[in-house]
Amino acid sequence: MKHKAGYVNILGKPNVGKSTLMNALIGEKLSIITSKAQTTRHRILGILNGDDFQMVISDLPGIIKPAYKMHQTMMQFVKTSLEDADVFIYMVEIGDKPEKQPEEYEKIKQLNVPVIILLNKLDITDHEIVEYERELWEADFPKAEIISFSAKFNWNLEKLMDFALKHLPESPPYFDKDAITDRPERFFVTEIIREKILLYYKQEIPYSTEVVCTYFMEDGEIIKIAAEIYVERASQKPILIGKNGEMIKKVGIEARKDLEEFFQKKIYLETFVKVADGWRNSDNMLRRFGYRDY
Ligand SMILES: Nc1nc2c(ncn2[C@@H]2O[C@H](COP(=O)(O)OP(=O)(O)OP(=O)(O)O)[C@@H](O)[C@H]2O)c(=O)[nH]1
Ligand SMILES: [Mg+2]
Repeated sequence: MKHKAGYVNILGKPNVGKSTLMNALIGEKLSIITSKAQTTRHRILGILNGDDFQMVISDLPGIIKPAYKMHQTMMQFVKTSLEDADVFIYMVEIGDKPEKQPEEYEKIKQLNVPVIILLNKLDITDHEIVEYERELWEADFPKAEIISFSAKFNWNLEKLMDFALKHLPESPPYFDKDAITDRPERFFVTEIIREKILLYYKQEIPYSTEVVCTYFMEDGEIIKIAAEIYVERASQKPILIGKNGEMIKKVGIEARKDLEEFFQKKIYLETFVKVADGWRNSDNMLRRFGYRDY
């Protein structure tokens, strides 16, 4: 039996459902999901293993015009993903239009790599609209496979898998066959805490926040975790903490529940709120927060 392996990269604008798709494909909550744009800030690999294949799926930040150095780094992850894909999944929402796509969409059209256009959120529209929009995408990108989809309900997931598998090249595996991601445990700690911050705070707070896991120690049935939560300005610190510490307590309680679910162990979590002045535009801080390794 010949072994197939390759990279399937999920690209698209923010909030179209890329992370929801990644989790559906892997069957685990690897990526955090919220209704806010720019939830995903990194390239996160999810690895799907079969006896004779390994599909390395990349969840990526949504394509945006950079306003901060942090965004430039996020778009660098997108740029790299244009170069190493064996299959592209370009995800759009029902209601979006081919002429309203970023330049990366035009680049994908020029490449000689199989592309699936995934018309997502099929569940919130009706049949005629889907058919009409499918024709628009077909006319704009005739070489692509157009699949109408719902990442929320796994509609047409098998169709997507079949297409991606068919186009994986013959290759030995890139990662251990029992790995499901390239990311260490500490990364998921920071993402789970960040998800709660995205959910519970308004306006700039979630976007100004970064989380660092400073301690992670398994101790029998318990995992002891410490995390630092950084805001960009001193004035944001009291907002994050909330009156009598209520907001940060809520973040801790809800994050702990998800961490227990994720690691299947009891979690002891401590959080510390700190300030990293203007970190989104600081090369040093971006390096420290794992956005850059140069
Ligand atoms: N109705 C519906 N909602 C969906 C579907 N897929 C994703 N969503 C919702 O769309 C929102 C964004 O989902 P994400 O998976 O975080 O989107 P993303 O493309 O990863 O977003 P960024 O990381 O910000 O670029 C969330 O509220 C999801 O629940 C779908 O098939 N149907
Ligand atoms: Mg995402």
